[in-house]
Order: sequence, then C-alpha cells, then structure tokens
Amino acid sequence: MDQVMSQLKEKDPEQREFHQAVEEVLESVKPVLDRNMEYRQLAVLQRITEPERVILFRVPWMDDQGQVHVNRGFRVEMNSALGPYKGGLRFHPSVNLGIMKFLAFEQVFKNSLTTLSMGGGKGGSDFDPKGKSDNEVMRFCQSFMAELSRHIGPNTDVPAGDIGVGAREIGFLFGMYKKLRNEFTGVLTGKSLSWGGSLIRPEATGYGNVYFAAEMLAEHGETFYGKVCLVSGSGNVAQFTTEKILELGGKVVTLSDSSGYIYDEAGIDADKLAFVKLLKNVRRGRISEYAEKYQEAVYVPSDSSLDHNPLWRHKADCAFPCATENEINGKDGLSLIEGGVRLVSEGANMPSTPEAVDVYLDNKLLYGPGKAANAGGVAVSGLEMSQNSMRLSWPREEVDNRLKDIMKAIHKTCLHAAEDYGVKGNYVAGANIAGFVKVVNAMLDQGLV
Ligand code: NDP
Ligand code: 2IT
Repeated sequence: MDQVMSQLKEKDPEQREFHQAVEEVLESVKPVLDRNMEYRQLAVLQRITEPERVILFRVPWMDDQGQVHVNRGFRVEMNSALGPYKGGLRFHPSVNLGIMKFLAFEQVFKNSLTTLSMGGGKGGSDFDPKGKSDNEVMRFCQSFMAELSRHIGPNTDVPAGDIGVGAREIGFLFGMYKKLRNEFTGVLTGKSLSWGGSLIRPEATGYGNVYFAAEMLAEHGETFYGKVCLVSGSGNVAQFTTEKILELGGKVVTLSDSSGYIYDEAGIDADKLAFVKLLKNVRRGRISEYAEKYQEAVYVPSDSSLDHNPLWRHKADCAFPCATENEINGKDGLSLIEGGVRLVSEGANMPSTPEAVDVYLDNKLLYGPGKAANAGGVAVSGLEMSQNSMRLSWPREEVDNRLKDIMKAIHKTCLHAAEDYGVKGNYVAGANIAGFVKVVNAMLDQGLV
C-alpha cells in the first residue's frame, strides 16, 4: 500500500485531492488485502487507481461581446467493471485533473454501493458559469459537447450534473449531443421531466443524504424530530437536504455559498427555503440576500485569513456539509464536537479533511461518508437510465420508494462490511470495503483488461 501511494505521488505530485481520496480508501481496505494475498501479484491497487481513460480537450467559445475564450474540458473514465462509466460534470474555476481524478475515483466506489450496474467517471471544465449570460453558457455547453460527444453514449459513458451543472446546462448539452449524433437517447441524466428526466432526480442527492442520516439515527433509536442541523452550501444538494430535514421535523439554521454563510436561529422554514430556491436557481443571486430579506438572520462573510469556518461553531445536533471538498478541517471538526454535534452526513464529495474524519471517529460520531450518504443522486440517475431504456417514466412515489430502499440497503451494506472486517459501526471503513470488494471481484472476473 505504501509503495502504491508513493508511486502515485511521484507520478503526479500536484494531484493532492486524488492522493487524499486514494489514501482513505487504501487505509480502509487493508484488512481485505490481508485476506487476499494474491491481490499483490494481480496489482489490484495499481489497476484500480489508474483511470481506464482520460480525455482532455480544448473548449473554445465566444462571449456576448465577441471575445473568444478557451477553457479546458475533462472526462476521466475511471472504471467500467460494473457498468458504463457514470458520474457528473463539474463547471468551476477550480477544476483540474487532480480534482477530476479524485471525484472519478470516489464515484467508482459510490456507484458500486448503489446496488445498480454502473461504472465510475467524472468530467467537467474550469469554466465559471457565474456571471455568464444564458447564451454564453449555451455556447460553452455546445462547444464542450462538440468534443465530449465522441466519447460518451448510453452504453458507454453517461454524464450528469455536479457543481455548476444543473438543469439548464444538461438541457444545452443534451440538445447538442442529439444534433451531432442524430439520436435521442439516455446519454445524460438529470434531464428535464418532459424530455426523459426522472421524477425525484433533482431531489435525490439531498433526500438520500437525509434518508441515510435517518437510518444512522434509527440504529440508536432516534429520529430527526427536534434536531437542530447545520447545512453548508445552498445549491442543489443543500436545498433538498434542507427540505427533507424540515419534512422529518428537524430545524436547519445555516446555509452558505462561497462568499459567506447565513445563520437563522428561528430556522429556515418552507417559505424561506422557497425563497432560497428562487434566489439560487432562477435569480442566481448570493446567499447574503437571505439576511437582507429575513432580518432575524445574520450574514457572516467568508474570511480566508481564518484557520476555521465559523459556520461549524454554532450549537447543533447534526451537520450536513453540502458545498465542496475539504470544507471541514480538523479545527472545524473539533468545533462541531464542542457545539454538541453527534452526526455528520456528507452531501458533498469529500467535504471533511482526514484530520476532521479522525476527530469524528475519535469522538464516536455517527459519520456517513459522502460515497455512501450522497449516493442517492447517482442512484436515481441509474433509475433514470432504466426508465429511458424502457421508454417509460415511473411515478414520484415509486422513484422515492426505490431511493429510500437503496439508501437503506447502502446503510446496511456499510454496517455489515464494517462488522465483517472487525471495525463495527465505522461507516467510512464499511463503505470503502464494500464498494471496493464488489469492484475488485468484477475486475478479476473480467480478466486483465
Ligand atoms: P451546486 O452548484 O448546485 O451548488 C454548490 C454550492 O456549493 C453552492 O452554494 C456553491 O457556492 C458552494 N460552493 C461550491 N464551490 C465552493 C467552494 N470552493 N467554496 C465554498 N462554497 C462552494 O452543486 P451541488 O449542490 O450539485 O453540489 C454540491 C456538492 O455535492 C459537491 O461536492 C458535489 O460534488 C456533491 N454532489 C452532488 C450531487 C448532485 O447530484 N448534484 C451528487 C453527489 C454529490 P457558490 O454559488 O458561491 O459557488
Ligand atoms: O457526485 C455525484 O454522485 C454526482 N454528481 C451525481 C452523478 C450522477 O451521475 O448522477
């Protein structure tokens, strides 16, 4: 394991997030390797950490003033042992190959846990949709798809949304794919309802996150009723995490974006959440406007000179990081403990640094790692693929019930794997082990390819 890690670091020293994601999985699966000594000769770790294919391309586009810009496009096709590559597209200025590889690597194990047949991939661009007109976003998406369309397909690789890619972008991407290939297929998920999208897909990541947390609470005879919750982010995952917490009787007191966070001690009720959805999804505004509209709330701007994020210092029972990677560091982890938090369920991918995870485990928190807790999004993407293949659409209740069942199954799988490998109650080890074992067995079945 040490050898594999040092080789990865030597080969691509700048890919820090990728190293972090790999290191966590390798640490967890040590007991699996101990039970299967032949894995060393079969170079299982080297194979699972090397993408099957990386596509990197130029994306030229023209802004509304006629100025040409060039961005970089990526698709990392990490592992197809369990099915077609599946995973989102992220449009954010921070996107680089290391971040794409970390997300694609996480996706492989997450998809493995969903019980569905999906390999893992991730893509995106360093394009920043913020402040761009709809026409600029459309031209960018069309240029991006002009290249990506050569590499994807309903049985090859099926992208979806992630940060900066929502219903608007999926529409533009799908339109261009259809024009170039002259076929109407389920090549993307997260489509609008009237042209092939699945009910509950927009809600799925956030709802699934809360279903997973509810399962962790139920293990201890508890429910969401009366629980005070910290949520970060204010995009897709944060909005529907908040919605489901409210529905189950909990109270959400924070939301954030990259500029700052709001604290509303009275709680973000359904009306206030409707305002957030309008603000973020239609007006594409900033979360600071929440505190302008609701005077009882306070707005705290981000301060990069701080070594901690004050959002995590508020008193609460549960925390739901739903913004981005490494948003909770070791110090924030300690703040959570001091504020009374007993449960962390990750809507975002890898939002906790290794130091924060150590704090959770040392303090016996109920900790649902992203690849288990946020797997509901890609799971319903899988259900969208099934519906597209059958050319029919299931009712809302049916998809929601399937999502609930899948989250329950993931929860159980994590617990069983943890117990089986001597780390009872450790969801992060359980998720990594169960995800890993299924992918490795499939890879070995399929030979050296
Ligand atoms: P959105 O683009 O809808 O929202 C992202 C939110 O996070 C925004 O509030 C954004 O603020 C904030 N944010 C993004 N980057 C940063 C940053 N560097 N620092 C601080 N805040 C930031 O994305 P999603 O809600 O879809 O994604 C959120 C997280 O959930 C990501 O980690 C994603 O990978 C993960 N995820 C998403 C799934 C999905 O189905 N969409 C499925 C599983 C996981 P701002 O507007 O200022 O950028
Ligand atoms: O990180 C993720 O799981 C997603 N962004 C969703 C991927 C998908 O294919 O729905």
